[in-house]
Amino acid sequence: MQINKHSIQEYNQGQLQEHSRRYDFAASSVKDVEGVLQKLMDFQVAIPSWALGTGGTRFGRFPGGGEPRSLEEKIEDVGLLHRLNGASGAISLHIPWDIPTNASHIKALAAQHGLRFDAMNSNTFQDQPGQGLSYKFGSMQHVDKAVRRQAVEHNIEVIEHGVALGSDSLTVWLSDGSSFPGQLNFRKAFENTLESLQEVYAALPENWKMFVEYKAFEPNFYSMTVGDWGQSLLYANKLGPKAYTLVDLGHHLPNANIEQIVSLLLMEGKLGGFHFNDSKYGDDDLTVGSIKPYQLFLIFSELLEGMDARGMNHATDLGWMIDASHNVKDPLEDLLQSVEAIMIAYAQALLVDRKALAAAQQENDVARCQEVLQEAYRTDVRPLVAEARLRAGAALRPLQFFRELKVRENLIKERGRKTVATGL
Ligand code: AFD
Ligand code: MN
Ligand code: MN
Repeated sequence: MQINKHSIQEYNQGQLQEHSRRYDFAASSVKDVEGVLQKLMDFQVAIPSWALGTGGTRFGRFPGGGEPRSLEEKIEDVGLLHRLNGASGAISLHIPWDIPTNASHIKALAAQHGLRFDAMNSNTFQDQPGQGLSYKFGSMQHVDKAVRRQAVEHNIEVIEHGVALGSDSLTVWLSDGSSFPGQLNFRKAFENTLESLQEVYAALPENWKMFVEYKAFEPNFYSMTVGDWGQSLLYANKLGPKAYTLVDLGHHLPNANIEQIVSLLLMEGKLGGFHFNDSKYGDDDLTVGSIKPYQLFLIFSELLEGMDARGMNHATDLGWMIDASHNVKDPLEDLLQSVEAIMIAYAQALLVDRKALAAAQQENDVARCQEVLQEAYRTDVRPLVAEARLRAGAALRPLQFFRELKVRENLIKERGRKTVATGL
């Protein structure tokens, strides 16, 4: 299904009066409103190919119909999102779920939709049909060198696919670890993993980055070999300047202070990528901003503070991606809500009065510090985000327009009710 620009303009026309009223009010209290709008327009969040179909839990999966059946259809879905919100201009692929059989055709198709290829993801947490050796007891940490080699070779293949598509980064998330005390020698597992990662690192093209993603638990429940930001940073530091830590919001133990983690990683120049989602308990992969929107804002506030301190470009110097799974909502609707939540938190963080905050911190004026942060957080920035979309030629209210157009019904007509996208 394609949405043409004209129908978006027509839709926006009908919304314009109400929008202008809300926008004028919101803009009147923002210092550099044009600067803020430009930053919002530049900011793009990558969509993972595996979030376009219905996820599931280990208890079951309830597909909603019209899921993308091929890599081409996944690109089309992200193209639809990008058309609607102007802020989803990249797709992140997972190999072997998304092997591009004809890379130049796939690259051209993505370009038609205004999309680029974000980080490539490898998969050594599942065994694939026909695979020689099993990852049941880990991949890069494995006691058997031959298994480690297989995992390294897979990652090198992923890099090659990425090069053909014009991507410039590799995300390595390992499920390696142990489920029972005594199962692993922690140090040997670390050393094996480091050695394997070094072999992959050596195969990185000059301009590529490697992101080492950590996760506290699951599928292993006693130890994870890349279990927290400390371990990830150890690997990244030992690997070299092209290696970075990747923070996934859902990959922490309960109540972890993620805003402090990103601040310190930025200070070290070692934060490379970011996966957005939300959670109540653990790696719940819920819609961004659905459970803890204030935490999302605080994280964004530290991200901007840390990036500005290093003169980094918000839009391009970190890999921004959603990493979520949709069990009960329409995946596309969920992704529209997620991107909206990210843009709102970003806009609020842009409004934080940094000078006032620094001054209050210097004076130990704790109450004032809170006031400054919450002044920004409690500002309704939705009209600013909508204005950025309007200027980008996207829809003022993407989700509402998605429903008006009956996008899902159309996709079901085109693709059928019983389609299942590749992924978990
Ligand atoms: C994992 C990680 C990761 C990985 C994905 C697999 O967050 O980024 O690639 O799920 O679908 O939990
Ligand atoms: Mn992730
Ligand atoms: Mn996860």
